[in-house]
Amino acid sequence: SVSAESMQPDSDSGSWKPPKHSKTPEQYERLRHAVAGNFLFSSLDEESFNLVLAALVEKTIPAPNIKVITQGDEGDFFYVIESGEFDIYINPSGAVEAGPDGMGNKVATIGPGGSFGELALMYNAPRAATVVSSSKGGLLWALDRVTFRRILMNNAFQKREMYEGFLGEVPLLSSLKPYERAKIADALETVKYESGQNIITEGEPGDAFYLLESGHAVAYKHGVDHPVKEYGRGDFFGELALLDDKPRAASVVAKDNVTVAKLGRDGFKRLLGPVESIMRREEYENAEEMDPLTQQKTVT
Ligand code: 1OR
Repeated sequence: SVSAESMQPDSDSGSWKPPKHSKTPEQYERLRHAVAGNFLFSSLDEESFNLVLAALVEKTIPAPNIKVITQGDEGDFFYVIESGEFDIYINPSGAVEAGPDGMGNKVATIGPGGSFGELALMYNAPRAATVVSSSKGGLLWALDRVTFRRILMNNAFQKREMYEGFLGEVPLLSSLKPYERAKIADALETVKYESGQNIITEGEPGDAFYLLESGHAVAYKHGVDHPVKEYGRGDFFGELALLDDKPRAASVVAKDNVTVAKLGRDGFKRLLGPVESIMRREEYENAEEMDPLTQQKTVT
């Protein structure tokens, strides 16, 4: 495990200024597009966002099979992908002989809008994986270690810390790797509701998925006389409209003071793919439990 000190952003800000690498308007446009869907950038205020954009440097990867990051190395840059696919390999034993080139097994592939190389910079740790260009190479934007730690990391770091415990307790996410839960944390937003407020309204279009962090909520169909389900800590709701592109099938109302972790449609699609079958199975099981006469499921 990592010492608290190594996880703090570098202190003594003193006279440090982030590097400014001049860019053409055309480069800025591509860059804005590349980071638009990246959750690490979404919580930056405007000033920080502009500093980070100015500090990024374009890096062309001209061919497949180029190693951008080597497992075990010291961390120097964080990368955002503008174009191309990049494969992640992990050699669990650290044994040099594992797999072709000793890179170990492919564990993931990351594409445009995605990013990699944050772990070593966040935790002052050796690179956790090897990253290699696949298909035809691609285009990356690189951010130096100091700017990453002083500007981009603060928020992401706090969110990963804050949600680590809670996401580890959510049954739906228990099959995911800790790193996959960390990526979900990057994309979450905490929202609070008071007793009686609608979190979701039946019939409306759906744009978010929710994990219940604290308090209780009740799902109703066709009005408050028809409760169909109750939720507590660690439960999820709001998945149906996103899975099937349908209007909200029920209202979900806060029963007391409720805190939810909200995940937008984009994050839901990108990050919860591995648990989609589990969500669909629950949907099916809920349908099975419904009372055939009233078409309702009684609150348990
Ligand atoms: P880094 O600075 O350690 C390698 O350099 C990067 O690969 C790492 O940051 C992450 O940005 C990225 N486990 C660890 N690192 C990963 C993983 C990963 N995926 C991408 N990276 N796992 C894959 C999860 C689907 C966990 C495998 C057990």
